[in-house]
Amino acid sequence: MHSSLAERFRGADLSRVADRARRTLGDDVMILHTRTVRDGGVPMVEVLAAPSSALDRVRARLEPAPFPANMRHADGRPYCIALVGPTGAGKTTTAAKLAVRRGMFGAARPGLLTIDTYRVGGMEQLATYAELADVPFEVVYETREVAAAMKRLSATCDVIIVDTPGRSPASAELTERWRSLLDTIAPDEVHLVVPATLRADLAVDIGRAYRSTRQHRGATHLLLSKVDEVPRETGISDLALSLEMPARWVTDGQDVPTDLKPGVPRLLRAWGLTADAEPDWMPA
Ligand SMILES: Nc1nc2c(ncn2[C@@H]2O[C@H](COP(=O)(O)OP(=O)(O)OP(=O)(O)O)[C@@H](O)[C@H]2O)c(=O)[nH]1
Ligand SMILES: [Mg+2]
Repeated sequence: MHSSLAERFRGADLSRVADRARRTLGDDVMILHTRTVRDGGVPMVEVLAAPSSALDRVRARLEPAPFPANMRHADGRPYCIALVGPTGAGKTTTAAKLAVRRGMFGAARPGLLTIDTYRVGGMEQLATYAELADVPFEVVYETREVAAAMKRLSATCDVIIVDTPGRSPASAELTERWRSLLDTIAPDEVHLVVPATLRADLAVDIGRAYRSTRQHRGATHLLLSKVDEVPRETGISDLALSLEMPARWVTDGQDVPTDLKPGVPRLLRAWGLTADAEPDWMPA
């Protein structure tokens, strides 16, 4: 599946162009955008169209389930969202955005937890954001510390964002350690942070590496980062579809907390399946 989801048609007048779009794409065709262009000096109508079933199909694959009305579990445990992914993908920055942004989870209050105790400076980076925004923050080094840290956070937090170390293929042992730690935390959602700049075949390999196994729970969502660095718009959406996970958010810049957007509207726009405007921010 690729940019052919939406197709461009050109002709002398609108009704004929629309007819041609309908004949090519079927009766459920949607006209997404119309403009006048000059083709060799001759003014022409250009129509961007897609079958509405294509839109439904993409939505069905990428749309995440809505958050529960009450973020806390029945037993009082906060809802837990972990970020995993390759080194430098943007996990820590995204964790800060999610925890710091006002109203991000409606009335539910966020907290931060990191199990990245390997990276020099990574912890301080998150601690600083937490302090500035007055968000509770915990660091966990070992499995036996998890319960106490969760308990402290759950005193005031309804949702907890968990930052993890980058997974380096070179250090399988470290990876094994933090993945067991994450299993103990038992997050409700595990977002695989993948830079939109990554080659599609490598992204699929990464997706495979983070799949659930008998030992560890795997990624449940895709979070495309750095979409601002990709000039070819359709590429990012193709990448999203190839990973076959719902996409709650994407990130589009380094600024905390503004450069975080709802996933599906942004990806649909990248295919030309919605209007050109930036999607509005929609808090949970
Ligand atoms: N352009 C752009 N840069 C980003 C985005 N998100 C993060 N970055 C930058 O990417 C770099 C790495 O971000 P981090 O959040 O430290 O990435 P990480 O996944 O936590 O990295 P490790 O902890 O080393 O695995 C930083 O310079 C961020 O500012 C984004 O959406 N767009
Ligand atoms: Mg980090």
